[in-house]
Amino acid sequence: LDKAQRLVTGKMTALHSSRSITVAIEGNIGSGKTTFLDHFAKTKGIEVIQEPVDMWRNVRGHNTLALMYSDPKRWSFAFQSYVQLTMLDIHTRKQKSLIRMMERSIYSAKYCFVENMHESGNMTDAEYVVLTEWFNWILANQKVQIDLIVYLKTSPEVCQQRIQQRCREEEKAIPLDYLQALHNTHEDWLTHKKFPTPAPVLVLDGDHKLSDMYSVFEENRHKILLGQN
Ligand code: DCP
Repeated sequence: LDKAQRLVTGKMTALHSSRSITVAIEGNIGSGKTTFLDHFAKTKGIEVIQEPVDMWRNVRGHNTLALMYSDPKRWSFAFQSYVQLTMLDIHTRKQKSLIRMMERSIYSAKYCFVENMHESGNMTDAEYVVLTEWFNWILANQKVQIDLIVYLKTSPEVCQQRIQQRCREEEKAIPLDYLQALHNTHEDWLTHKKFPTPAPVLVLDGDHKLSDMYSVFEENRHKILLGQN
């Protein structure tokens, strides 16, 4: 039996294999990515890397996430520039386990958030092309490989309820319009393929209540751990 398959069926604890895979979990703000990652983090042999929100909140004492929300026109570029760096750092870290799961990727930062900030007028053309040049250079020169994208497709209304429940200080004033715009950029990229998808996409319905989400994850465990959509 292939090592990855033994891991899926729970019969394996050793972490050495010739082929390791990276799964990126994507979806709107509040779509349930953290719940997904916390669930799979319980499986031996899966290494989970949460998104570095805490780093964005404290760049040598500066909360760039809060700055971005308080004055997007002024701070979107600085914020996304730092997001891109932290995502590159994660993508290029040495993988320690057979399966790596990461929250978001350098791709959604660019194709969903940066695109939206540019389109909505919060990022100037010059700022946008500078970030795009960096992004293109990174893709051409660094290994930012993903084997599977799990797309948690959750309606903006459900995302808004969850954001309100969790009460992250910086996100208090996020309007439904913003979640709708981000939903559209995720759809444009992952469903309509407006931009290249670096891996096959597995779409999961994220609208179920929390207790039912675990069944959705389990029903798809096999595919996810084998990196298939
Ligand atoms: N963010 C951003 N630009 C990015 C990535 C994230 O502006 N390139 C912002 C949006 C959120 C915060 O960072 O305010 C965290 O967003 P995520 O959707 O990545 O993470 P969540 O914790 O909201 O995910 P979930 O609720 O699905 O677990």
